[in-house]
Amino acid sequence: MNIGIVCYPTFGGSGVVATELGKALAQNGHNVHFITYSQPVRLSVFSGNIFYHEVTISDYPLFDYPPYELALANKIVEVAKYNKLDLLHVHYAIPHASAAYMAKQMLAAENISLPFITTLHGTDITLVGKDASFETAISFAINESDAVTAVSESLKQDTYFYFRNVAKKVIHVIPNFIQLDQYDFVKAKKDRSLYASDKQKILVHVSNFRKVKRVEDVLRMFDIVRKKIPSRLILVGDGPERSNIDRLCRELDTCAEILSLGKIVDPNGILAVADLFVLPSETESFGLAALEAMAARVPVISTNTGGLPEINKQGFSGMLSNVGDVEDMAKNAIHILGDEKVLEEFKENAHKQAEKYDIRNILPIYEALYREVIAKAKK
Ligand code: GMT
Repeated sequence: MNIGIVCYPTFGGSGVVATELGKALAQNGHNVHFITYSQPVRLSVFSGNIFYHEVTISDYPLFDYPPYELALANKIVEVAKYNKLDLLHVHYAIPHASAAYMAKQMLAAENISLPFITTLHGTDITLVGKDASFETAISFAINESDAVTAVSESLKQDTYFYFRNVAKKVIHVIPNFIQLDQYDFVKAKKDRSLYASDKQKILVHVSNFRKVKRVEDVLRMFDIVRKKIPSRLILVGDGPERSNIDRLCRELDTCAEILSLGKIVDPNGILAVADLFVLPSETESFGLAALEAMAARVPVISTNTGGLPEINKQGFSGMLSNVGDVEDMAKNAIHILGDEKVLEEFKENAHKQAEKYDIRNILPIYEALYREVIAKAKK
């Protein structure tokens, strides 16, 4: 198949999922065309059947708000026409689904068919999308998509809840995935001493440091844990909450025990040395970072919100608490880290849980949906 993929190229999970999916599709022999405004961060390896098409917007003084959606639709049309795309897969509804719809109409005017699939990822529904200023347009684009997928059952239900006008649209749940064989860490384990002594446990948090991630809760729970268990906290990522975090670590007097590593393209090397992953999000449609941790045999302390309970199994791959309950998170962390046997069991179970989400199990589901959508469009 000739497949176009539209996504955000940044560090966000939706861009990571889109990129990894494209790479896996290419490995399976499909031609994959990424269409976005800069090269996706995880797209470092190119092969003969992976292509990248950059969307550029001309800078004009009148444009306080450059019309990205229009430029994207234009680029989709160009790529679809000259590469004979069979299908377009857009990740994150805003504004990709509307741009896809616009491109589809432009192509239809030239008798070219381009069915498109929209994958809903999270805040496009739970935070941004439900905003009144987007709702009508997003509902329309979802309804006009040839197929819609959501990354968890929870996100599917949220979509029906927030967007009453899409009640009749079928939403397929296709969970996010990892490539399990990329988490073989024998070599990386050697680097543990760079971050902590043998006596210390390593807690890790990876996010884009937005408010929704509640990174302050990571610091507050760590402050309780470190008083019981010698440990260090590694923070990976950066974003708007960063200065609040720096202030809080000074206030709690924990800065010496915290390593802030900033944005790292591939955090696997850090996960390799971690004992526990912390994800105390306010809302999380899936929690790809938690799945990546589990794949690396790292148990997860998370909140019980959104899609997290679907991925992180209570008492098996990790433990879950109510949003903001840092005492409970700390208690759970101490339970897991305080006993080597318990820790080892959680580590093994985390890996077992991640196996279910291996790309080998998820890719065929996407391919089947692609085939179904293309066949329908040809009728
Ligand atoms: O909504 C965001 O935080 C951005 C978005 C993204 O682009 O990374 O994240 C969402 O999609 C990820 C990939 O499907 C999910 O793993 C995240 O849980 C989800 N974020 C939220 O729901 C907050």
